[in-house]
Amino acid sequence: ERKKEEVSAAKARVTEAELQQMPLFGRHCYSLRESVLHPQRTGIIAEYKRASPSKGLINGKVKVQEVVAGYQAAGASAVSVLTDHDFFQGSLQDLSEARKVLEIPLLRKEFIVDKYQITEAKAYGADIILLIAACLSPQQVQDFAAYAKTLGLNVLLEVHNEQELNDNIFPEIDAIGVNNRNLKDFIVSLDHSYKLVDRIPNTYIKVSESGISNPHTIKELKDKGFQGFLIGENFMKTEDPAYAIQDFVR
Ligand code: IGP
Repeated sequence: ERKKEEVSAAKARVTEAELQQMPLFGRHCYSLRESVLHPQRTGIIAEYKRASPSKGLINGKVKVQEVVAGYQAAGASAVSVLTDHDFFQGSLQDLSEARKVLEIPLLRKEFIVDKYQITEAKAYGADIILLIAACLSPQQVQDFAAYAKTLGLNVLLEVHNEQELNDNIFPEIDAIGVNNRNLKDFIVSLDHSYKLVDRIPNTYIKVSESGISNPHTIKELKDKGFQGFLIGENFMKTEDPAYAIQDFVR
């Protein structure tokens, strides 16, 4: 509901037609699939996250461009940037700043509840949008994914249980992420990933999201069939996130 009000306010400031005139709107997106499967990259989708509802402030010091450039240099397959302000202290400006220094896919990490936010994602330089099954009806997931495809964006669907997975299998989706964190109580368990991985059709890139805090976990997730690993806090809680990621790539 808060998000819907925020989107109405944004729409009043900038029309969709104006977003479509912005310089980044017409760019060609990098492929998430290609970058995740790229032999010289790690499958890690490294996140820039200043704060979160569960942890409060994580890191208020490090600058977005320095962090994401370091993630890229370390072999990240993609970068995720939070654009939600109230819960995560992110912004669309962070997203476009990140774009300037990246040649790998960039995810707009946001609670998408309106098509307008997808147009915005493209206009500010994203290659990937996130659709969270817990926040949307299957019809919305399909409509939003189809619209994203018309803009050339990659679509990452986020699920937390088998029901959400079964209800939202659409051909417009590129990747399916299992969130190990329950968005209601913030409890993290990798069991969610292990339980769901074999239920995800092999036509989708499989991503495990949240609570990954050591390199050994990545190896285990890989053995079980995951190709992508979304990691934020574990890097961001350090003084130098771009240095912290290096432990995960060796
Ligand atoms: C990263 P972590 O535990 O490594 O910081 O998690 C990412 O998975 C998490 O930020 C996330 C998220 C979300 C945030 C996953 N899905 C949806 C906001 C909205």
